[in-house]
Amino acid sequence: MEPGDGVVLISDILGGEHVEKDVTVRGWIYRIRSSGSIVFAVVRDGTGNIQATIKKNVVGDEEFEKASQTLVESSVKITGTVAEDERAPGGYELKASNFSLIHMAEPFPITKDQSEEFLLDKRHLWVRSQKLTSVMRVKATLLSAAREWFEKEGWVEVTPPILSASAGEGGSTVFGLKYFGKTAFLAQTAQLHLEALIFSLDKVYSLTPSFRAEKSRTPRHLTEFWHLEGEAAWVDNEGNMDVHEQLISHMCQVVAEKNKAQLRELGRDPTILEAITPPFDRITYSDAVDMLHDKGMDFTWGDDFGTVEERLLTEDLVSPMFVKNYPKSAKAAFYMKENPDDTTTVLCSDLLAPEGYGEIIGASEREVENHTLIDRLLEQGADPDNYEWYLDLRKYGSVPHSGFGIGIERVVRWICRLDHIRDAVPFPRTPSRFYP
Ligand code: NSS
Repeated sequence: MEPGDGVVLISDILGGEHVEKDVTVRGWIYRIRSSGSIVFAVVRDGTGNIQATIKKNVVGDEEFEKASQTLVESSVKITGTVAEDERAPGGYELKASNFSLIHMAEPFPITKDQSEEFLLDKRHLWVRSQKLTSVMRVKATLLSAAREWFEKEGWVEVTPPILSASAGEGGSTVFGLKYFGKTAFLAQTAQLHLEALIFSLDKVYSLTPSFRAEKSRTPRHLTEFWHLEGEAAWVDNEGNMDVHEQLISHMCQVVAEKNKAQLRELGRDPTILEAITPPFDRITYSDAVDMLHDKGMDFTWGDDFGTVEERLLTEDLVSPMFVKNYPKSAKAAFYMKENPDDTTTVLCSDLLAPEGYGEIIGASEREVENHTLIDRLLEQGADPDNYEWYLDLRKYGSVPHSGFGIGIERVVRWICRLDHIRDAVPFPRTPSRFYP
């Protein structure tokens, strides 16, 4: 389908669709230079870039004059004949018969070799860059692939609240805000509300922003991230991991199929993603500690893994790996079910992405006994009264159940091989930044 009025997509031209035809492209000037009576303009339309040659004796003096004065990021519409030309970037060129300037840009503030801070200040303009455009396309595919998988498997998408009366994950990283004379919290997770919904819908999922007041300035933490969470009745810790490996594999397959060009541009070989299929290795926390010791690391059993440990555990892997059954001391969430075979540990799993990227999913089977939940809340200094409604769920037809949270930007960072998680989101929020 063409987007109207003879306008075609640049990606279609680069795909060889319009050779020797007259077409119109519209977009923004990516690069432009003139040499005597020819202007070479590279135009970007969000699907690709193509070089247009605008010749004085073809388009006329006035149009030529305009073209030669046009600055980068001006919006334009160019009509011309598509020609194969191996000297042109992308192998095709548009020989212009008409050049129309829609809006003349002011001198664009972003030029080569600018600091990361400057680019973050100009993020509203930097989102036009090839890298961020590719990342956003990949992210969109990953999300639609996930929805497709849930839909196919009979999960129901639900819409949990973002404003909440209690912290879902732990008091230390919750953002509070004034709520008509009371304090409300921004959701760190939808989990507790999803748990309420499995009693009628069985298997539910949601995609929401989650907020964490984490001061940690690491390449994998944001204060606002997109959280894809699922919760299902009748599923135990191992069944939960079956879900994750199928879902993540499906997302990898679809993106490898649909976004080859973007992935290659980001330095990710799509065949690596095609090879990601179930099952993924499942090791226990204790196995992981042994691996760290074997690699010469000084690590105490009972501590949580951070960026460094997870990098060491996964740097040589090509597929994701589960680490399960963490000690209570490392993964303290009050809702995780105690491991009946070893009560110092809980029935949980983290999925670690390969190549050093580390945790992308946090998951567990849920505690179903109210007295245990209350003990755990008290141990952690929380007031069980604030969780009254949640505790109710274990009074009326409690069932074994499990759930998980996928940090979408963590997945994007791994798939797109990004150094920093902030490039997995168009407008990153970190401890030092919530503008633009
Ligand atoms: O804290 S988690 O490990 N688990 C939960 O929130 C559960 N309540 C989810 C659930 O079972 N429904 O967070 C889940 C994932 C984690 O593995 C990361 O991939 C991501 O959420 N996550 C983050 N991404 C980016 N930035 C930050 N700060 C962040 N925190 C967690």
